[in-house]
Amino acid sequence: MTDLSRYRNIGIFAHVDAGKTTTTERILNITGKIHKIGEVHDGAATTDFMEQEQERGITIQSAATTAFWKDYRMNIIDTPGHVDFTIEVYRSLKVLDGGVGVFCGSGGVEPQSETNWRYANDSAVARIIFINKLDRLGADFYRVVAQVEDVLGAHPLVMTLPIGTEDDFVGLVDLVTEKAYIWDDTNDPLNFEITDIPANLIDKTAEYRESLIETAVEQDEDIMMKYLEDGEEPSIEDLKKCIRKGTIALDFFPTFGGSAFKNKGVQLILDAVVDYLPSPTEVNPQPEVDIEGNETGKYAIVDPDKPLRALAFKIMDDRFGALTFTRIYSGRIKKGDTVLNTFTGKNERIGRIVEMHADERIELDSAQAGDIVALIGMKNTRTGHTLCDPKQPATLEPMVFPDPVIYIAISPKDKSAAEKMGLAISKMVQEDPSFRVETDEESGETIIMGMGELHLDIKVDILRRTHNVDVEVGKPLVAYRESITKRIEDSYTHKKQTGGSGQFAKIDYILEPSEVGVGFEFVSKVTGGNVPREFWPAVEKGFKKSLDEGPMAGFPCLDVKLTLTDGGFHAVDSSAIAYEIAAKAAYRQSMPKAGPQLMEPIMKVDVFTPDSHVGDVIGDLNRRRGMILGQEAGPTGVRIKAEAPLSEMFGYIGDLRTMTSGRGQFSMEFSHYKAAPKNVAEEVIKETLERNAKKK
Ligand SMILES: Nc1nc2c(ncn2[C@@H]2O[C@H](COP(=O)(O)OP(=O)(O)OP(=O)(O)O)[C@@H](O)[C@H]2O)c(=O)[nH]1
Ligand SMILES: [Mg+2]
Repeated sequence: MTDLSRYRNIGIFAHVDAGKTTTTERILNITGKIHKIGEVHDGAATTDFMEQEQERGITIQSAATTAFWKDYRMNIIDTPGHVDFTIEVYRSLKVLDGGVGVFCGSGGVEPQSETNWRYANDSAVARIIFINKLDRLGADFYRVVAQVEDVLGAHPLVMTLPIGTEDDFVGLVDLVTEKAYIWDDTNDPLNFEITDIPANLIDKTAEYRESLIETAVEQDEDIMMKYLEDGEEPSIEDLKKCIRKGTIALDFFPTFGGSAFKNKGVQLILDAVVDYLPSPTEVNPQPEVDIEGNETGKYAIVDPDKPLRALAFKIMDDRFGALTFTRIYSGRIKKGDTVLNTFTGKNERIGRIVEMHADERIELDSAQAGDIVALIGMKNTRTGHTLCDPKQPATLEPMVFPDPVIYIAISPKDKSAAEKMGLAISKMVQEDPSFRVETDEESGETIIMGMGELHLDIKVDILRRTHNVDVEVGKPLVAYRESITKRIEDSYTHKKQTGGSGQFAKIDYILEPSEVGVGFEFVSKVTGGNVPREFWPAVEKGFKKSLDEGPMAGFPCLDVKLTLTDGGFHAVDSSAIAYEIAAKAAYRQSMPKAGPQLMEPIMKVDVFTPDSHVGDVIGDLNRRRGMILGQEAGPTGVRIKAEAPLSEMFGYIGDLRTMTSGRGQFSMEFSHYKAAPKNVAEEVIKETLERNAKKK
C-alpha cells in the first residue's frame, strides 16, 4: 500500500503499567496480525520480546510493528513507561504523526503520563486518549477525564461512556453513533453486540453528546451555524469531520474508555485512529536546519517524488546484526541506494530494508515517504542522524538527549571478558543515547552512566546474558557537580622564557557564578588589545576544558562565568597555547577562592501508597532529606509528591515495598542540582578523594 492518506504512524505512550503493551497485543490480534493473545505477565506479549522484558513484565525498549485495519496501514510503536527509559518515548514521538495516550482507570494521570504528554506537546503530535483498566477496583473514567484537564491542562473530548464499572464493566456507549457496545464475558474482543443505550445512561449520554457536538462544530463555520441557528444536529459524517479537524489541530483529544485486558473497547480505539488521527501528509512537515541547527525555512515535504529526507531514530543490535530504524519524510529509497549522512558527511549504501514486527523482519525492496522501516548495513549512522539524497543534501532537526544522573564502575572478571566488554558496550551505547560510558584515566575502570538504577541494572544484565561478558559491578555512584558562589577578580601570568621558543601570556579576569542552567559563559571585555583578540578563544578553551574537573572532588562544574578584563602579551612568545595554559592555571588558582560548593542531583519523586502507610512513607522520605511537596488522595491510596537527593534514594523501591507490604509504587526523575548540605558535602568529597587516591 502506498496511498499515504491511508497511513497512520502512531505511538502508544503512558505511565508504566498503564496497559500499552496489552493494548498493542489486542490491536495485533483484532487486526489479524497475531492469532493468539499473549499476556505481559506471562512474558508472552509480542512487543515485549527482550528476555529482560519478559522476566520483569515491563517494556524496556520501544518496539515497532505494522497492522492493517479497514484498509488503513498502521505503523505502531509500543513505548516503555518506566522513567529510566523515557528516551524511547521522546525519540518515538519525534518521528510519529499521531499518538494514543493510555491512562490507568484507577491510577489516573501519573508521573510519566505528565512527562510523556509534554514530549507529545513538544513534538506537536495529535492524540487520542484511552482510559484503560476500567474493570479494575477503584477505576473511575470521569475522575481521570477531570485529571487530564486539571493536571495536563488538556481538553479531553469525551467520546464514550462506560457501561458499568470495575467487575461490572461490560461495555461502552458511543456518543457519536448513540449506540451501546456490549461485550460478553468470553473475553473474546470480537464477541460484542451493538444495542440501544441502557436506560440508566440515556440522560447522561444526551448531556455528554450535547457538549461533544458543541465543541466539535466550532471546527466548521457552516456546520456550527446550522447547529446554532437551525438547531440542526450535524450528521455523523460531519461530526466526525469536525472532530478530525480539531484533533489534528490539537484543539482537543478524543477520549475513550475500555479494558484492554478484558478485551473491551479496543476496536473503538482502532476506528478512532483511522477517523481522527492524521496521515503523514496532514502533519506539519519537518523543518530542515543548517549545521548550527537553525531552521533554513525549507521543509521535508511528505511526497515520494521529492528528494530523500529521512531520520534515523533508533539503532537496535540483535542476533542478525544492527538495525537502523528510520522514518522517511520525503522521497523514497531502495536496496543498494547510496544516501548521504549529513552528520558524518559520508555516503552510506543501503544494504537491506526491512519492515519490523517486534523482533521479526519482513524484507522490502523499497520504502517511501511516510514509511517507518529498519535499514541493515548502515556503518556510521547514529540516532538523530539525517539520511538524504547526496545530490540535494539537507539536515533535519537533531534530537537532544538528557544527561545521565547515576553511574557505576564495572570491571571485567577476566581477560576474555575484557576483550568482549569494549565491543559489547560500544554497541549498547549506539543503541541507547541515554547510556554513556567513560574510562577512568587513572584506574582504567569502565564507568557506565544512565538514567536510573533500573536502567543500569538492565545494561549489566544485557552485558552478562546477551553479550556473555562477566563483570564485577561497583556501588552505584551519584553524578555530583560543583559550582562557585563568589565573584572574584584575579590575574595569572604564564611565563616560560628560558632558552628555545618561549611562552608568555597574562590574563586578568573576573570569575563568578553564571545564571542557573546557563552552563559556562565566557565574555571578553579587553580593550586596547592587551590580550590580542585571536587569543581570546584560547583563554575560553583552556578554562572550559578545566571545568570538567571541579576543585573540590573533580566533579564537572556548573554555571560559571569568566570575564576576561585585561592582560598582557609578548610579541614573540605569546601564542594560543600559552594563553590556554594560562587559563588552565588560572582555573586551578582561582576556583578554590570562589567559594566552591558541591551540587547534588535532586529528584522529583512520586510515590503511591495505600492510606494506611502514608505516615511511614512520609517519615521515611523526611529521613532521606526529602521535601514533601504535596499529597493527593485517590480511591485506592495516596499520591505523595516530593523532592529528594538521588544519593538518598538508592534501593528505595525495595524499602517502599517493605513499608507498604508490596503495594507501594514510585517513580522519580531528575529535577535539578542543589547545593549539598555541609556535612554531606564533606563526606562525599572525602569518599571521592579516597576512591580517586586508591585508583592511582
Ligand atoms: N485489570 C486490568 N489489567 C490490565 C489491563 N490492561 C493491562 N493490564 C495489566 O497491567 C499490567 C501491565 O500491563 P502492560 O501492558 O505491560 O503495561 P505497559 O503500559 O505496557 O507497561 P510498561 O511497558 O512497562 O510501561 C499487566 O499485568 C497487564 O495484564 C486492563 O485493562 N485491566
Ligand atoms: Mg509495555
